[in-house]
Amino acid sequence: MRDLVTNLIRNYDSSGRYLDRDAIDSLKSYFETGTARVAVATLINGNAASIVKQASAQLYEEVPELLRPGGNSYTTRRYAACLRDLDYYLRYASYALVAGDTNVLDERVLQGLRETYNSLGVPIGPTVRGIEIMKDMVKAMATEAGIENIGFVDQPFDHMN
Ligand code: CYC
Repeated sequence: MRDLVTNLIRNYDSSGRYLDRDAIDSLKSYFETGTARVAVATLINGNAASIVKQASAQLYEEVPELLRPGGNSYTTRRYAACLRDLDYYLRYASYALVAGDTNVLDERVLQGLRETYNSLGVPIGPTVRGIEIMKDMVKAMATEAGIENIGFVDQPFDHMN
């Protein structure tokens, strides 16, 4: 698991370079958004259950066949697995937001996931849509909470899509 700072230092150290203008710019923008990143993570933390619940409700409204016999969320076991997956995506997105780096998503969430989903017939399109709905909800909540310059919120969600 790497964050923006450790990742940057690692890259510069591997080629024995001092931190140049690019490095400084990237560190500056990370630190400038630091308080807002923590604020968004706090929002996610306090509202995770309702975000997952509302996002799944919207997803099933948009793709109702998922819940019907033959759909991948049919049976309570699969329905529960889908809510659990959305919760994983949201929780890891909050880590990546704080880290300013998507490495944690690659290592802990995405590795091997496509193969797992394909072998179980979990449809990728609606999963991607579910993640997008959560992104929009988090952004709306952040805006409502008066958190400014929330452009960084997109990154982890878009990375998983
Ligand atoms: C299943 N989702 C799974 C499985 C894994 C994950 C490994 C197979 C094992 C299991 O059922 O628990 C995902 N596991 C993860 C992730 C991590 C992990 C991401 C990283 C922390 O450890 N079905 C739908 C929706 C979608 C969905 C579109 C929700 C958005 O219709 C999800 N995932 C879904 C479902 C299953 C599943 C229904 C069960 C499929 C089955 O067993 O038939």
